[in-house]
Amino acid sequence: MDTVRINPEVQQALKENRPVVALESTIISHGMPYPQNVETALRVEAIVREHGGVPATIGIIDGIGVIGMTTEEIEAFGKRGMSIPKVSRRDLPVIRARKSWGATTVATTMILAHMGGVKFFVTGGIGGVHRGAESTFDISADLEELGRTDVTVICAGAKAILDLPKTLEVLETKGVPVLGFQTDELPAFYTRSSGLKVDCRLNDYEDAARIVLAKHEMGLTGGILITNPIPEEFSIPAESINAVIDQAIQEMDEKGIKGKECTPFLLARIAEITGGESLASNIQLVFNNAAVGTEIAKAYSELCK
Ligand code: PSU
Ligand code: MN
Repeated sequence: MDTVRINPEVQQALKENRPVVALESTIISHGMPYPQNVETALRVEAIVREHGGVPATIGIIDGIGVIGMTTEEIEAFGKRGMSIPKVSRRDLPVIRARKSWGATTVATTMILAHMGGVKFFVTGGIGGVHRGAESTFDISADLEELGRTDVTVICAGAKAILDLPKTLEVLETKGVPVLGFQTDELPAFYTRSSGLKVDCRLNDYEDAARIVLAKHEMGLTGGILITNPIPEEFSIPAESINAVIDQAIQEMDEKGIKGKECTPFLLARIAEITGGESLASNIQLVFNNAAVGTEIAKAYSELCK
């Protein structure tokens, strides 16, 4: 049984050194409600194409890592939602041996993208160090993966459901460059600012591509994190979203929710409390990341000619 199955269109694009952009499936099954999850996933693929890239939505079907799912497969991930297990690195052997389906997180999407030779990956937000990690030890496997697997991840930073200063510290320890696309500040998902500095500001797509290439030339392991702020018109004021986040975290603690259920619970609860406003912002920032991420992948292909 193959480990990964690469869609022929993706395979051809990789062979011709054209830009390919990986996309994750946990954001579909666990990060957004149906039907917005499917609509968003398909629109993101269309945006990648409009910018001259080939999309490769990644998920696990019958134990095989699929790199470049079909529209029907994306619809199935959206409809089945939370009933598809959220798969992190530690879950991969079980999912394969049992030939199960699995929604891939940032960590596992990186692993499968790398196995398939895909260098760029666009998503909404990454996991990180959770608030209270000093007692729970809850640190997302996404950070570990960024430290070891060579894929460039384009996202809108991380949500303030996390402890952002601690998240940056862990990324520094693991040697992950954290770059800001046309910003000096780490974006905090719904808001453009966090008060924290990124390692370096990127001026344009080519600037980003040159840094990715430099890392490859040096043979350094691990990924690169490119953070791209949400467009101003879709951002939510920090005070209002932070009050919602605090409420959602308090409810999570009261309900005793722990481990891998934390992030999906918080995402769903924040969307509920804001009456869908946060979901609309979430969707828009993913669209924006898809456009910027594809342009960077394209600039990288140009440099490699
Ligand atoms: N953050 C978001 N949206 C998401 C996720 C995180 O704003 O959909 C998902 C991603 O798949 C990410 C995962 O890899 O949650 C992290 O989960 P955990 O915190 O359990 O590591
Ligand atoms: Mn966790």
